Amino acid sequence: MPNHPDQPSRLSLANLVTVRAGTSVFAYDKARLQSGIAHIGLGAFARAHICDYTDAILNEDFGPWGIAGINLRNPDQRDRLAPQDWLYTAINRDADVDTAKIIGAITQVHAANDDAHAIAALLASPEIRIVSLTVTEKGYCHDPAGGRLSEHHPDIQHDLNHPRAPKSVIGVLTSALARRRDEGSHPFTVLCCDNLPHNGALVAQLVQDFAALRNDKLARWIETNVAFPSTMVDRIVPATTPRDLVDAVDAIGLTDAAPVIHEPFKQWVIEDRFVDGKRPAWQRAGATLVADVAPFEAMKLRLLNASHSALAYLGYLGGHETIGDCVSDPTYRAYVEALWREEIIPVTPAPPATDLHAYARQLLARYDNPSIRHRVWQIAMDGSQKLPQRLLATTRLCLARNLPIVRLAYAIAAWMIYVGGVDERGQLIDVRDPLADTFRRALANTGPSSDARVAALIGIDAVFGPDLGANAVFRAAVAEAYDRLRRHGARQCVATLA
Ligand code: CS2
Repeated sequence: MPNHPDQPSRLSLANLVTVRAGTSVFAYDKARLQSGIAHIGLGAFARAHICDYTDAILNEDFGPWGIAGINLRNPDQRDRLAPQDWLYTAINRDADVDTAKIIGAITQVHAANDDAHAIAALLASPEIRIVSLTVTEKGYCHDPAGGRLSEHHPDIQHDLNHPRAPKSVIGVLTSALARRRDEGSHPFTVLCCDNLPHNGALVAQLVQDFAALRNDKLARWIETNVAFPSTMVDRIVPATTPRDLVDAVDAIGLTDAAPVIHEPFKQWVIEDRFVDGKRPAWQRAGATLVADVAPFEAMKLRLLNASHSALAYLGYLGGHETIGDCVSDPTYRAYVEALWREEIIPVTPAPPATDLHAYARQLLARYDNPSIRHRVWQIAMDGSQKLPQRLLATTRLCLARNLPIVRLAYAIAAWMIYVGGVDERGQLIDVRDPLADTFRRALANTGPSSDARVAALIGIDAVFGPDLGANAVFRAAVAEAYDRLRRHGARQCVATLA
C-alpha cells in the first residue's frame, strides 16, 4: 500500500510483481525456504556477500539453506527488513552502471535486545547446520595481539555469570553448543567470516577458552565435535547512505529501507571442513573450497586490508575523504604501490597460481571504481583490533629479515596521530575504538614529545605485543615517522615515500 500518493510502494513479496524491469529477482519459492544457517552480525557486508552467494545457490539448486539473521546489539536491520518480508536490494555498482538484484535468502531476523529466547531456540534447533559470523574484529572480546579471550572483558564477565542470557558472540556460541550437547543433538559448524588471522582457529580457541571457564568437559566436547573452518571473505561494501536509499527507489521502482551497495568483485575462500559435510554448494556460486585458507587470508589481510588502513590514516590526516580520493592523488597512489612492492609482497607467500603483483594491480583497479565511495573514516574505526593482522604481522616479518619498514612505519605513526584525536588543522577526530580510553590514559601525561607519545602507545601490549614494544629498530622507525608527520603533514610525507 503506498504511504503517499506520490511515493512508491514498499518492497515486499506482494509488490514484487511491480518491480522495475531490469531488476533481477530470486527465482525460488520463498514460502518453502527453511533456515539452515544462522548468521550473527547481519550488517551490510553479510547481506552483500554471504547472503548473495547463498541466494545464488538457492536459485540454482534449492535446498534448506535460508539464512536466519541475529544481531546481538542493534535491532535496526530487523526493524528495516521485517516490514518488507526480509527482502532487500543489492546494488552492484560498476563505474557508471548500477544493476539491482532482490535477494530473498533471509528467512527471519532477531535482535538480542528483545528476542533472546527466540535466538536461543533458533540456535538449539537441529535444522541449523551452520552458524556464520560477521561481528567485526572487536566482536570477539579477545586480545588482538595475543589471540586469546579477554577474560576481564565486561561482556565475558557478564556471560560467565549469566550463561542463559549471553551478550557476547563467544558466550552465545558456547551456550548454544552446550545446549546441543545436553540435548544429545549434533553440533553446528561455526563459520567465521571476519578479517582476522586464522579466523576459524581463532574462534575455536576463544570458544574453548570460554567453555573451559564454565566446564572442562564442555570444552573437550567442543574440541572433538565442532568444526571451525577458516575463511577469506572479500567484497568492498561501503556503509549505506541516505543517497543510496534514493538510488534504490530509482533502480527498483519500490522503496527499500535496507538496500546494500557493493562493488562487482567478490571472493570467498572456505576450508572444506563442515560438521557431517553439511553445507550449501557455495562453489557453484563461485566460492573456492580449499584444504588450507592461510595463504589466501594472508594475501588479503596484508595487501588489501593493510593498504586500506594505511590509506585510511594517512588519507584522513591529508584531508582525503574516500579510498577513491586517496588513489586518485598521484603521490598516495605511488605510496601504496611502493608499500606493496617494497615492504609487503617480499614477505607474503602467494597462494597457488597467484601472482601477488597482479593481485595488487587488481586492488588498485577496485579502489579506482569512482562510484564506490568508501570513506576512510569508516575504515579507520577500531584500528586497535585491525593493526596487528594488517600491518604489524608484516612489520615483524620485515624486521626479522632486516628489510625496510619505512612505509609501514608511516602508516602506524599516522594511526598514532589519528588516535591522539586531533587532526593536522587542529580539529577533533571522532575516534571510534574499543581501546579509546586506553589511548587517552596512555597519552595523558606524556607531554608533547614525539618519542614519549610513540613510546606510550607502543607500550600497549594488546596491540603491539611485548616483542614490538621492546624492538628498538621498530620504535625508532615509528618515532621518526611520527615526528615528521607532525612537522610536515601527511601529504608532504607521503610524497617523499612514493
Ligand atoms: C575495510 C574492510 O572497513 C575496513 O576495515 O578494510 O571492510 C574491507 O573493505 C573488506 O575487508 C573488503 O573485503
